[in-house]
Amino acid sequence: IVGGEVTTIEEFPYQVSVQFKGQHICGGSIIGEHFLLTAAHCFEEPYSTEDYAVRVASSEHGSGGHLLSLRRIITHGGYNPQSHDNDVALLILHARLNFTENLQPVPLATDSDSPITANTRLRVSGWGFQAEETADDGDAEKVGVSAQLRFVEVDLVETPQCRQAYRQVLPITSRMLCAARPGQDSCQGDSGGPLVGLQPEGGPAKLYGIVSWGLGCANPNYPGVYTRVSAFRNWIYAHMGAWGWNGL
Ligand code: 4AZ
Repeated sequence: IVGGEVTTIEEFPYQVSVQFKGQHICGGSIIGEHFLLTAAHCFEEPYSTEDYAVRVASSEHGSGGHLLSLRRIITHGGYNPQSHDNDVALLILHARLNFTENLQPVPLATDSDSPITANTRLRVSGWGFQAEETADDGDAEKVGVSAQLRFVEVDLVETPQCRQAYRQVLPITSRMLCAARPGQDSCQGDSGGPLVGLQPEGGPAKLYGIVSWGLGCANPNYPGVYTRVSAFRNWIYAHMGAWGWNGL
């Protein structure tokens, strides 16, 4: 998270750290008692599920809360590592989560009943880099993952504008959404983590995006790109249903 501030898990109780062989590699979101949502690009094939774990209910990725093993990793069949299209994965836990003040699911956003408007406050959180890594002129303090959870607020960038920004780089598909604010962005290590929206009328935070990709971090020419969660509701619910989940 670039240009943000330290926060606590109580403020983002659905945030998890996805770990590979004991190291934080990605963020993720709790969406049900056995289910987490993250990015497909966090899993490079071939991989073995036993090498992954998730830390829940902790403001630090390195300690506290609970470190839980995975029963299954389901990456989207249409995930394309070159184009970043369909960058979504569902994680099935062995254990059933006990929801507490520090551990809560986040509801998925729909496009119909909760569209993003100019008044939606979008927040992205994670333990990722606080600056884009550079050869050696980078601020050493800011390179590497953050011990403490951080967050920033960003603003929706409309798809035509985002397509224009990335026109010489990659297509922005209807399954992506873009968000930016000067000096504020998600970055390496935030991938897979939540982009949530708060409606001005109040109500719970909803999951709109999954940190996916971008050219650099907080580059004024290139917004952060997120997997558009509303485009994957059917895919998510179908796989949750296959694992015994029987509705909201
Ligand atoms: C990354 O490398 C990454 N600014 C994640 C998010 C963004 C850029 C890069 C968005 O995982």
